[in-house]
Order: sequence, then C-alpha cells, then structure tokens
Amino acid sequence: MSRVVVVSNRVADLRKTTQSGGLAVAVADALKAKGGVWFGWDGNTLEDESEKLGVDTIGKVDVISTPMTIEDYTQYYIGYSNSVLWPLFHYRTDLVDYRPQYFEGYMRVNGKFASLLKPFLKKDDLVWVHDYHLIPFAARLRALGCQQRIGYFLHIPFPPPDILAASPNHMALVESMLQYDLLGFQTSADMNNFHRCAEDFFPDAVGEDGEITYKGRKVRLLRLPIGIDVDAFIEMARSGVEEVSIDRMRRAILGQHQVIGVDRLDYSKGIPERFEAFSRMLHLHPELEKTVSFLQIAPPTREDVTAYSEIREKLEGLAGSINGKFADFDWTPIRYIHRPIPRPILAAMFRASQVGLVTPLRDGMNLVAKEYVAAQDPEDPGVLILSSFAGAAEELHEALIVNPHDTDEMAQQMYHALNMPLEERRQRHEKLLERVRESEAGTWMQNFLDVLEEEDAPQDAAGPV
Ligand code: ADQ
Repeated sequence: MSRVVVVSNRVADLRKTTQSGGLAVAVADALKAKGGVWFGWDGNTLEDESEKLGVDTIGKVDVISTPMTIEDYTQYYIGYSNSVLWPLFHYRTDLVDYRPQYFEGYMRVNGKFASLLKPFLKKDDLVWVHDYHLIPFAARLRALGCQQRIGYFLHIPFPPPDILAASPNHMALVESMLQYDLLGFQTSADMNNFHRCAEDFFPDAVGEDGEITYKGRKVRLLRLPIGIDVDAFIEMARSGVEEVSIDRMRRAILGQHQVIGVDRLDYSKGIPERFEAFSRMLHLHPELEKTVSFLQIAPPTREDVTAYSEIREKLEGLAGSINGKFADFDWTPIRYIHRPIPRPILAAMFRASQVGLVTPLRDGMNLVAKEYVAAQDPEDPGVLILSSFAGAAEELHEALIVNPHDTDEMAQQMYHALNMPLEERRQRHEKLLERVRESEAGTWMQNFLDVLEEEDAPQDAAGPV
C-alpha cells in the first residue's frame, strides 16, 4: 500500500500519554501502528515569519512540524477555526465571531501549510487531511500542481444548509471540499447535510450513491464513525485499577457510587447542564445524600477564545454553589478537576465509576462514550448515559439516551442508571462493547485509506477555488 501522509492542524506528541483531544488520540493510536508521515503545527508561535520545520522520527512515524506566526495563530486558529467554524458547525450561530481578516488568515495558512508539505510528498502518497482547520487544504495543494489522491475526514458535525449559510464564506467552504477525492463524516446525518449543501449551493453539482460530481471531478462521500483502540483501552482499565494511586482514590470513595464526566472544557460538551441535572437528582432524591458523588474531569482548551474562559468561570461558580447547597463535612457531591490526566488513570477511573455521563449539546462522535464502555468490568459494568446529539448515539443504542437540554430527564435517567439491576447492565454492556468494536481506530483508518486508494488514476485538478 502507498505511504500515508496525515495532515492535521496540530501534530500530536506521540511520546505523551495525556493527549486530551479526540483527533490526537484516535489518529495517534492508528498511525503509530501503521506508520507514515504526520504533518502539522508544532504548537509554537513566533513573532516573525520563519520556516523552522521540525523533522523527527517516532517509531514508524515521521513527524514534520512547523511553528506559526502570532498573526496566523490569531486569525487562522483562534479566529476563523475556533471562533467561526467550531461554533457554526456545532449549530451555535450565536457564538460565531466573524471577521473578514479571519477568513483571509485561514486561507493564507492553508496555503502556507500546503507549500511546506509539497517538497516532502511522493508521487504515490495518499494524503489524508483532518478536520475543520484545513478544509481548503486540497484546493491549495491542487493549485500547486499536486496530483496525489487526497482524502478529508471531518471530526465534528456538518451542519445543514441554513446553518452553514450563516457564514459569508459558505460557498467557498463547500466548493473547497469538492476538491477532495474522498470525504469522510462521522454520521449519516452529517454526510447528508453536506450532500444537501453541495446540491443547494451549486446547482451544477450532481449527486448519486454516495458521490458528487462537480466540474468534472468526482468526490466520494463516506460515513465512517471513528473509534478507539479497544483492546489497549481495556488493558489500561484493567491493569490501572491495581495501581496504588488508583486504589487510594477508590478507597476514598468507598461506600459511594461515582458518576463520571470527562471532556475537554468546551461549551459544546454540555457540562453546566450536567451539573444542573446532578443537582436536580440530589434535590429529588434526598436519600442519595452521601451515597453518590460526581467527578468531572475537564482540562481547559483554547483559553484565548472568550467563550472558553466564560464557560470555565460558569462551571466553577456552579460547582461551588451546588457543593455549598448539598455538601457535608464528609461528602463533596461534585469534584471538579481541570487538568489533563494520564490515560491509564482515566481508564481506571472510568472502570471505578458506576455511571458515565456523556451529554454534549452537539458532538461529532465523542470518544469518551466509547472509552467508558471499553473500560467497564463485564461482570459488573457501569451504565452509559448518552446525549442524542452526540454522533455516538447513531451507534450506541443500548446506552440510556437523553436530551441534554432536559434537566429532569437527565436526573431521572441518572437515578435509573444508579439503580439498574445487574442483569440489565450486563446485557446492555455486552451489546455496547460489540458496537464499540465495530468502529475500532485501526479499522476506521484502514477503511478510509482503502476507499481513498481504490480509484487508480488521479483525477485532473479542477483548478483553485
Ligand atoms: P473532542 O472534542 O476532543 O474530539 P472526544 O471525542 O470526546 O472529543 O475526545 C476527547 C479525548 O480526549 C478522549 O480520548 C478523552 O479520553 C481525552 N480526554 C478528555 N479529557 C481528558 C483529560 N482530562 N485527560 C486526558 N485525556 C482527556 C473531536 C470531536 C469529537 C470526535 C473526536 C474524534 O469534537 O466529536 O469524537 O474529535 O473524531
């Protein structure tokens, strides 16, 4: 098979065990096993333009990384990617902070990245571009004359036409996506939304059977839910519990059930709604006093974006007021940790928790849902409560599915989960684990690349957009 070149905004540190971000976790797991090249930003910003490319080999992966200027970081990363595209694609038009210079920066950085990568590309490489930061990347590479097959996977939701149209650049975004050979989406809903956008915005785009033809170029569409390295996670959860540190943590909660939530600190994850629902359950069921606590682990991300510092303040206030209302000398109802936690400890914490709360307001997939399932002891598994607005809900039907906007329903389902008979828990868990295995990280990657490689002859470039 051809060499795989992964392109993402940020290259992950393949030596670290504390990646907190779905793309970093899933792609790192799959690429480390398979080998290839990973190209992206190294996480550093510089005052001035400079091309200090870093080239490093970690195991079977060649990592090529570049810093970016502060202006690029502000306009492309903080600006267009995270203050326009992220809220827009999560249906939060109210949070979109659009400025023309953000889009200029976005296009500029995609162009710079393409020029930096081009000298490293070989004729038969399969180029696999990831996520919303790099939508125009194929168009930029094509403009430089690159003829390789280029695929794209969107890790976040794709919105319907009337939401996408809120961005002044919606036509350019969709037209850029039509420059790829293959487009992968997390769910059929996302794929259908893209299809509708292409047909609504471009009457010349002709779509049928998972394909769209536009200006003589054919792009294939694929629904391919992302997954985790299941056996590695099971192993981590099993062996981690024996570690002294975890045991100490478990003893600290002895005699109590634990509900757990683990997310990057992001407004899309529905964390305040979850705190409210936990508080509502304690209010409705005073008999639960001192018998259950809620552990929320949420490391801050993107703190340069105002909406993220606001959510942090909001959560700290909420946790404080709920604890103020219910806590006692020997009981803290909500424990809130906001730093990254090594994955083996995270896995063990999942296993030690009777309920996993995964209740985003909107989420591409949500790997935490799959990790929680994999981490459980099959003999005495915990219960997953899952938002109907997470991509994972398209697969994980045996979870307790909730509407995260409905505090009462979430409170009731949490109570139901805490009291669910063992037999029902086992049955649900068995089925859920089967489903989690169907979309493992390794198979997900292989399936994408197999389809990307399928067409033998590269298509002619349709020209830059
Ligand atoms: P994210 O929005 O980052 O990913 P998610 O899929 O849940 O969301 O992945 C988060 C990952 O970070 C998980 O592997 C989790 O274990 C890890 N993590 C979270 N908190 C952590 C902590 N405190 N310490 C260590 N690790 C932590 C984006 C999309 C998702 C999509 C993924 C993958 O938003 O919808 O599922 O990409 O495509």
